[in-house]
Amino acid sequence: MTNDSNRLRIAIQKSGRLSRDSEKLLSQLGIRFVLRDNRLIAHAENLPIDILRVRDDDIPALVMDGIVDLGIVGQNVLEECELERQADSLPASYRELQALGFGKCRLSLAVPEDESFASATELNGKIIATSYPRLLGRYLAGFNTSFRNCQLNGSVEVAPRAGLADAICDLVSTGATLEANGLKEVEVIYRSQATLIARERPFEPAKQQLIDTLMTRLKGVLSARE
Ligand code: PRT
Ligand code: ZN
Repeated sequence: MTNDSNRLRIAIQKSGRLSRDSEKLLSQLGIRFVLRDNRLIAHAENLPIDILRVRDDDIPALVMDGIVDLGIVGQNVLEECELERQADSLPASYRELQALGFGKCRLSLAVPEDESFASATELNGKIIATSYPRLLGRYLAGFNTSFRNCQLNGSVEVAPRAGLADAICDLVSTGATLEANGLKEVEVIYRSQATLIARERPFEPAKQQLIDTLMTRLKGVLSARE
């Protein structure tokens, strides 16, 4: 099903690290809305805009399938999804309109503290726990290195101690989680922040005009922050 609604649909994370900043940004763009806890959709009061609140992992596909018009999501989730959909021959295109400067983190390789580590090639054939096997695979392929995937979508940092994996590849912001689990960050493989994306298919004129207005305001909001 394609998105034929006249109202602009924007998907944001319902509850998580990007939610507050995403909601705040939409408010700063002049969109007035009230979020109710158990509601999937919030209708803006002053503009033809609907805000869809979902799991962050669902946002890239909603945009790539053209179900929603815009989405705010971490580049890490976006690119992992893109690689996965390309491998599965599913629609994987989108337009990245603007990196937003929040939700900053890095995707890093980490190994047990007491282990030596000189280069990523040492991981050849090793078991690596991660939620991002495709970003990791792309990075290691650049070193002609392959790995055995231990796919975990939570508790990645406990995998080495639990004897499930030799190393991990996980998101890091302060590094406290790695430290608490006796791991050391050895290589940053990807840097991420939240980004605003749009569906690939061109917009009808009225929607495009609304997006242009929002983008002008967004540039103002971002430059005021600097
Ligand atoms: O429920 P839903 O699926 O929507 O949310 P989620 O639990 O999958 O995602 P959420 O809310 O945790 O993260 C959303 C996005 O925030 C991520 O995809 C990143 O783009 C961004 N982000 C920024 C982070 C972090 N910083 C971060 N530190 N996402 C996760 N972490 C985790 C990391 O996985 C590790 O467990 O925080 C821990 C490390 O933090 P430090 O400070 O100890 O290094
Ligand atoms: Zn998620």
